Amino acid sequence: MLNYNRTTEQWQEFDRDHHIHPFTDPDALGKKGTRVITKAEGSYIYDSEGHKILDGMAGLWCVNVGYGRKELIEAAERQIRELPYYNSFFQTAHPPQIELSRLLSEVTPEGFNHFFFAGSGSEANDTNVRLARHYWDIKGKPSKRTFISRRNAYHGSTLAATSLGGMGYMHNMGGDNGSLLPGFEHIEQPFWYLEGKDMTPEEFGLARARELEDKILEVGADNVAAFIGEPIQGAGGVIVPPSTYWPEIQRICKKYEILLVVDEVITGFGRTGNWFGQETFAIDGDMMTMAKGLSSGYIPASAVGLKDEVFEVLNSGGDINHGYTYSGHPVASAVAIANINYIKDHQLVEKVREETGPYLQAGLQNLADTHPLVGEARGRGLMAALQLVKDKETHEIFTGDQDAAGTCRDYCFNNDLIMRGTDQSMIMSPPLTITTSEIDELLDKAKLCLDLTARDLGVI
Ligand code: PXG
Repeated sequence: MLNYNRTTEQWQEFDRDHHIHPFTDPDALGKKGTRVITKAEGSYIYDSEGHKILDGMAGLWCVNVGYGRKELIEAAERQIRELPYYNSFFQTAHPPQIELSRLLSEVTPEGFNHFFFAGSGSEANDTNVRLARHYWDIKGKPSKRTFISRRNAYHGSTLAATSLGGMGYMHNMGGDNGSLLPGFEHIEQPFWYLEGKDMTPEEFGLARARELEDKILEVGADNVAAFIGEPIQGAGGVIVPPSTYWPEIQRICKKYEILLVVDEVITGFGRTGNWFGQETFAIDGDMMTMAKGLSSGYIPASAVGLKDEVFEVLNSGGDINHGYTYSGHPVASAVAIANINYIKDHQLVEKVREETGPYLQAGLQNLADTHPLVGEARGRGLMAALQLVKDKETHEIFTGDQDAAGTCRDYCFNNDLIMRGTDQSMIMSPPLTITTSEIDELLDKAKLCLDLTARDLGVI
């Protein structure tokens, strides 16, 4: 039995001595000591020192239904007793994964009726790469293998997902481009505020989308399998593309017969005020990635959804030589079903669209209008970012020792608010169950931490 009764110092010592953290400098963290999170309820997490912390990130963009929901807990408990594991490799299936597939065909955009399961967003994106190449091979176009993505995109951390992603520091782990596989190309991102302000947002959206056309012509349409994108880039800094961007991407993909893969790992399951980001931006994807909000992070689960036409081709192509031990895991599937039903029963998607989403975005816009550090507030539904700037006129950001977002993140941490600092943006994605009074608390704490940051930077 796990001993929950250790002191914070003991946890920190064992953590330092035995545990390697993702995306972390182990030596630096070991010296500082990790914060130990022991329990959670609703929109709050608690640490081993008894602090109650408002979780403005819903874990890591995933706890859509909030913490402690008995419906999900009971679904897991019941399923682990009934059938804790069985595989679906050898002509067998079990009720949870069959039922989850059916349920997903109801909540995903029209035409998505077939689902392949995995354990994480990264595995699902690897699946996309393998299935898209298989699709073109079956169609007699085996040279169509290259994936095109965007700089500063995040699609996961396996080798294929790292390569799909556009994070230079990830590509360069293991030497110069040491983690970048061949067959992956990148174009620039549609980040108007920092990269496009000499054009209107609409002009800039078109210009950035047209880089896809240039890249396709450079690589050769006969060599390109797919374009992949997050409707809103999440980890990259909640980058909301201008209104012209997605329609143009869509046009180009159709013109050159390129599959459009929509990575909905963050934007799925209500986050932007619709079930999926494809509805928010009128994107007509051919394949889609789901994870995080699929199970609200209670248990690892992910899925790839295929449009009917893509499935029909795969259906005619013989064996699909791909799969994971935990594809459609029964306990994960049972939790995902309970999670989707919770979202439906509590009308969380409508709540985000009509109430809490607009409320949060208006509060953040007010900070952008009034606070000297905030150049822009951007987002949709319950995902948002505050762009921290040195100069609101020129959009100049802080550099070097003046790390506004890092400073603000640390103040948030010490004032019991989880808000992420990414580049020079503060980003948030609270549980979809957050109330307006909890949003008030989030906004008040954010303002306090921005004030403290501005004071440290000598701005006020
Ligand atoms: N696609 C997107 C759009 C994601 O945001 C993944 C795929 C990969 O999912 P897994 O389950 O393999 O982690 C993600 C994950 C951050 C951060 O810093 C974001 C993610 C993961 C880790 C850190 O915001 N998103």
